Amino acid sequence: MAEALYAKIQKAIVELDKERLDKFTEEAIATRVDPVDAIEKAYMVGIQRVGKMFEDGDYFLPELITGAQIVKEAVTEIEKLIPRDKVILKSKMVIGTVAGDIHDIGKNLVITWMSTQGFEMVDIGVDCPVDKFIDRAIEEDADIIGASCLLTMTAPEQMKLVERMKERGLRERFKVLVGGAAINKAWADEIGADGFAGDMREAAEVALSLFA
Ligand code: B1M
Repeated sequence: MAEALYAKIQKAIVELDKERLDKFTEEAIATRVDPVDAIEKAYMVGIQRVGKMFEDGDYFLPELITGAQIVKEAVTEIEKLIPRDKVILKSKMVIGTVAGDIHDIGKNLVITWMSTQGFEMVDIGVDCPVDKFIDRAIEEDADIIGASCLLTMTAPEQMKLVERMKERGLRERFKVLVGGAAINKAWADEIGADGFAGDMREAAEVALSLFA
């Protein structure tokens, strides 16, 4: 049954139909779908299709913006269904999207999911220069710095982050977790990050493993 609803949600997103999307989101909440399953199989698939249409020239920037907006609002509602783990704080992460990049839907999901898994999350927003990550991590006495990146063009910012930490003599003080659709594990290894995560669940797992 959930699959049929997911298909309707995907279609409403692709057609940028907020009214129908809101109706289906309400239905998803009322039927108490598995929130993470719904986010991954309905909302993420829908917005990725909008991205593909943008890439293919069928949609333009205004459509991409509308798609992002309606998905962001819907996901904010669905996220409320995610149960909170009873485990007490595991560690503290300062997380942001790298400089030049304003994508934040994925980063926000990572924050929500990791918070439910017992991590203390400090969100520094989007378009963050490397020193902002580092300064805030010092201020917060964090354990991990998380850098999200959705654009190929801005991936070098993650490398800059690791380099800057070395320059400031702080590389050993914080673990570095990188993620986002523009990068992969090979890139994380190449730049000397401590971990890479492809999705929100993996982010929590990898973060935990860094201290095992
Ligand atoms: Co943009 N965009 N966008 N966009 N956008 C992409 C990324 C793109 C792939 C679309 C495409 O062409 N197919 C393409 C990048 C191409 C590339 O570089 N490889 C692109 C482009 C080109 C652009 C602009 C340059 C377009 C323009 O202006 N001409 C522009 C850049 C603006 C900027 O940042 N400077 C732009 C703008 C935008 C909007 C503002 C309209 C909007 C973002 C709104 C917002 O975030 N508030 C937008 C959107 C929505 C997308 C797509 C369609 C969807 C991204 C998304 O939210 N996905 C995207 C296409 C795609 O990704 N296939 C695209 C859903 C989200 C839940 O997934 O973010 O991958 P994701 O997060 C996942 C994982 O990646 C991971 O966990 C998350 C949850 O499971 N994860 C982490 C993420 N961060 C992590 C951090 C971690 C660990 C895991 O640890 C720290």
